[in-house]
Amino acid sequence: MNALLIVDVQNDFLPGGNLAVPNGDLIIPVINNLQKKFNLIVASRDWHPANHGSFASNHPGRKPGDTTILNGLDQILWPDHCIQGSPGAELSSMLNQSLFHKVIFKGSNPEVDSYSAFFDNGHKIETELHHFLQKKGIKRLFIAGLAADVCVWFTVKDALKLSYETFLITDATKGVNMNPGDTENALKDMKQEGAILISSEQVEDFM
Ligand code: VGL
Ligand code: ZN
Repeated sequence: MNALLIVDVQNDFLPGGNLAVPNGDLIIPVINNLQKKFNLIVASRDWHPANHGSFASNHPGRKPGDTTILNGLDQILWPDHCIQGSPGAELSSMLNQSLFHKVIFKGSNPEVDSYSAFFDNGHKIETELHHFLQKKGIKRLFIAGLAADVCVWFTVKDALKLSYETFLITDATKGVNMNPGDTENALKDMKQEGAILISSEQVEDFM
């Protein structure tokens, strides 16, 4: 069985948002079209409390893009984003949500970031995602969304570790590129780890 996983297509990651992915909005019609090809669709949402440790604003004197150590883990500091209940945390109103079977919330613990839709960055706490997909008999996971060089990247890596046959839909993702070359590097890494990079038009060939 196949599933489509749509990562963090939330207002703060779209143009005009607090942590905007350049041209992030361009993937939304691609994703809406892709959804027609799947019987199981899951979305994730970044869902931070205002005191989240990944926000530069919670580290006096530090600015977005700086790095720090958060509970023993390397942490990039981000602008405030996806604060629980804020408009920036909403899924885009342009995204068709009527076909979603499940929405996974992540990043609620202020002490640890959670890029992957499967695990927190310390790999200590698991979301419901793997259990849900297993229950549904999913073997092949097609991944889309934002950002290619952060949450999509970590989600793809975890999917591979969990032994899903993992596809990244390259025209249905975009990177934030906090540092130049981040997206290129992430795509290269995903490929090297075993992800299959395909375009949305190739999806049926792999189902
Ligand atoms: C993300 C940075 C911080 C993402 C989430 O969804 O890619 N990026 N939090
Ligand atoms: Zn975040």
